[in-house]
Amino acid sequence: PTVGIVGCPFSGGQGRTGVDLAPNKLISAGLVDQLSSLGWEVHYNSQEKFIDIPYNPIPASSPSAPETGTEVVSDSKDKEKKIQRLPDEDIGKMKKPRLVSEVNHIVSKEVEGIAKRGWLPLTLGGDHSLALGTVSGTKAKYPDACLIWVDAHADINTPETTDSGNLHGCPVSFLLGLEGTDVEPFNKWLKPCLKPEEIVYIGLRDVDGPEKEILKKHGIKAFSMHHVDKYGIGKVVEMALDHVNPDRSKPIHLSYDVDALDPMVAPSTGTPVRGGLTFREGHYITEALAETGCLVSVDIMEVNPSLLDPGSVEKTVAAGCSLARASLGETLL
Ligand code: DIR
Ligand code: MN
Ligand code: MN
Ligand code: MN
Repeated sequence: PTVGIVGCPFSGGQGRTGVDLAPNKLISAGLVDQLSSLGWEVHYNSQEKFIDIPYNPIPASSPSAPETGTEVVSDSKDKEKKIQRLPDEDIGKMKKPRLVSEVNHIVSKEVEGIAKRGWLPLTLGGDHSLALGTVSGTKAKYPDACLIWVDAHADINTPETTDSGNLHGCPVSFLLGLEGTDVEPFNKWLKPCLKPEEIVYIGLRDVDGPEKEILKKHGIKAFSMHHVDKYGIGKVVEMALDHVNPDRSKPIHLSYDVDALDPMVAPSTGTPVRGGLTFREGHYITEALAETGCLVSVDIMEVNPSLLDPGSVEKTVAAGCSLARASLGETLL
């Protein structure tokens, strides 16, 4: 089997810099060799495309990046080129809408292309707004794919309900085409591609009031940490699959926000919430999904190597790598 790693050094869907460093950190930690050892042929994108986005060519983690103007950037071949930076004013409450839209349009085409080769796209975020691209790209190849969203948060705010304006809190509403999401610039390329019965959540514990109403109104299935405590993770994954994939016949996209894990397990992430999945619960989900043989696309999102001390970063990066390995079939025995 072949995996196409899509490294997305992107932080524009939320307010904290550094999450754009994660793809390179995960790769530096040995992820390519680890996946090769599991028997995968590994291809890895150059991340160069992200440099050509005119709204924010400088990685957000560069502290002195100005908002607009002309920047000279050197691409990986050390050629210098001038890029005109355009302003990216808020649209309504949405922050950096043009940048988030442009990046995700690229990610969508990239993931679609990898999936259409018959490879498994493994997207390394970057923040979780990138699921706009990964899920739409996966759905272009597999229209009947279901979505398993592992997260402390529901990420289902709309441009109207969002309090923070951060688009990493909104991707699911756009994918579903909820009221208020048919807005520029996203509607230029992103069409609703997901039905409410095709998504299930695991790990929720910090859901905004309006998000709770949306989940209820659309009958979206969600297993919170309360359910993990009540039933155990084994039963929760079984019930989640029974909901979106009763015959275990449909393709599965797994979108994994590492903040689903307890902050003791994955501390270096932008919006940690206590009371999360243990190391084993978090990995059990990926192992059980790998076991179905239905996984066709995987996201590992929101590792932020710039947060907290080196020990916390190492833990979090290691967790990101091991979640990726377990999703791609690493077994304990
Ligand atoms: C909050 C937090 N619901 C928001 N969302 C986060 O900004 O919309 N998502 N942290 O990962
Ligand atoms: Mn575009
Ligand atoms: Mn989250
Ligand atoms: Mn998320």
